[in-house]
Amino acid sequence: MDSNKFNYETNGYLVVPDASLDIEVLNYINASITSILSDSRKGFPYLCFSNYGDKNKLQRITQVHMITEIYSLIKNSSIGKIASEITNSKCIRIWGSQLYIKPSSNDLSTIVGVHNEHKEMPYFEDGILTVWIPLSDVCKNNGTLNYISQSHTENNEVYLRANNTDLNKEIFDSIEQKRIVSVNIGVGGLSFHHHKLLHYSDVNKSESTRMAIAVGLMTDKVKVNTNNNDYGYNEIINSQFYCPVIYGEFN
Ligand SMILES: O=C(O)CCC(=O)C(=O)O
Ligand SMILES: [Fe+2]
Repeated sequence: MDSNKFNYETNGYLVVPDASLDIEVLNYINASITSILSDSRKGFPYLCFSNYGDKNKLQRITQVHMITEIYSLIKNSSIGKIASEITNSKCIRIWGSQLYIKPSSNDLSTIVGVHNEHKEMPYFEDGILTVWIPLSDVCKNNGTLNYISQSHTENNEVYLRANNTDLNKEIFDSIEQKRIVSVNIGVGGLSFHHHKLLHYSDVNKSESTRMAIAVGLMTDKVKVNTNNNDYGYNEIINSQFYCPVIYGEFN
């Protein structure tokens, strides 16, 4: 079996230090995010802003893959090809995306608590994964993403009771430290994770803001459960406009 696929299936994540992302574009987005967002806000009213501009809080903007520069960055990289290989899928589409802006701060409201996408978005029962694209170099010091290796194969219900605004001490005390993997990559790198893998990000102790784009991907094995809250996704899941193809053909 291909080693990327093996690692992804075994550990629940795959760190890719170079996925042919255009570094000039990444640097441009990192430096110009304020103007990119204000231009896009006018043309695309579906962007959803949370805590935007609040320097003491984690800020999130959803559906940023609808911004031309960001969509092209994703589409012109090897993200789709790698995602298709590790999930054995002929087609990869985007179902959603979120820009995380983590200011330099010790405030606990800037962390992302332990969670997985399966719990956050139970409408997607199976066949989805996330690719995390930092807009600058990331390491433990600036609040990078941390994975709890192999947690996608365990029953995580007990861990997921706490809300998303603390690092969930209960989980921490019960997890062996050696299972925690911090994503340490330079700009141009990225990382894939399984929708059931537990992950979190800590405070950013560096001087500069840390930004990253999380993109939700759908494989050709996507399975939805319409009994769960779909947050409006059921209406757009087959739309090529909202859920564009980045690899292969969707029919
Ligand atoms: O960037 C972060 O801090 C969190 C990202 C995340 O939760 C994800 O990529 O699924
Ligand atoms: Fe997440």
